[in-house]
Amino acid sequence: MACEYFTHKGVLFPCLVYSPKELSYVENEFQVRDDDIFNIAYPKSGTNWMLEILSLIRCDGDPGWVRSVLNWERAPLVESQLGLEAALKYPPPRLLSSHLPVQLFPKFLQRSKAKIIYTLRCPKDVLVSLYHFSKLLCLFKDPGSLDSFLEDFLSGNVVYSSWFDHVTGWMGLKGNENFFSITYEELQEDLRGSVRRICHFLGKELSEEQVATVVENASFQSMKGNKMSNYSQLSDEYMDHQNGEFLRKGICGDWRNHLSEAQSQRFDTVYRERMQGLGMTFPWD
Ligand code: PPS
Repeated sequence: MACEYFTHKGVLFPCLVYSPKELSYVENEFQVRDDDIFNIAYPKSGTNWMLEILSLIRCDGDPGWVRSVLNWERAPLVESQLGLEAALKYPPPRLLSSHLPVQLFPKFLQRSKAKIIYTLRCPKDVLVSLYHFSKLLCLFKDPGSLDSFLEDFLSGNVVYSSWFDHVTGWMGLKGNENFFSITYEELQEDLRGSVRRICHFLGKELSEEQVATVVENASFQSMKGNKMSNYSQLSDEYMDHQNGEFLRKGICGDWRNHLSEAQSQRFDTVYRERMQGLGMTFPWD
């Protein structure tokens, strides 16, 4: 059961914590509130980093909440069975996370003023991070060789399906007042400036001192040492803690240590084909 997948409207999900019933509910019936903040990203793109930043901003930089409440309770993954249960009980204003592609996202978003923060990451780094994570997370199938996983990733035969579809779908909202996108690379390059931009989008201005405590507590090292944020508390049923850590490397460009020249070129060919129509450039281009 643990490693079985199902396809819902063309998108791949693990059977263990997702079901077509909840996914349909989330898409068609989940009530979006004007004061909701959604933290959205394709898997391994910086979802939990952004979750930490948003949690800290919510508390004006005070680390009390991130040190005392598990991250998946602070911003539940709305499409998972337990995440949906938590989202429905969450007292507003809600902070919610999602990896859903835009076409499966709650329809009621369109009628609301809820804020969306979409984080993107260099897809070669996403591939490498997902490859390692697939060996840890018991919900995911063994990724096999990097060569075969590369083909699975490029064709969208991975959980949450195609990175290309996800990014092109969500970036279609760019320009909307309630949509803000940022890259993992921008967070790495200038976390302080990124936090200020996020605050501005949220309409929440923090002092320099408060921004500094957000930056300090959302660093890779702080998160790695915080058991509320490093997934060490996730049951062995879900994660093989002997095989590595969720906060693995936290750097840009790790793909260079893993992909051969041929694999990188193969990736670039598909990337060019799939991204040419988007008319946007990213830090990794
Ligand atoms: S998940 O499981 O899909 O929700 O994963 P996600 O949170 O999107 O991405 C996990 C990767 O983000 C890295 N990470 C960070 N990098 C830098 N700084 C901070 N604070 C940080 N927090 C998380 C995490 O290490 C994963 O990347 P890799 O490359 O595997 O290290």
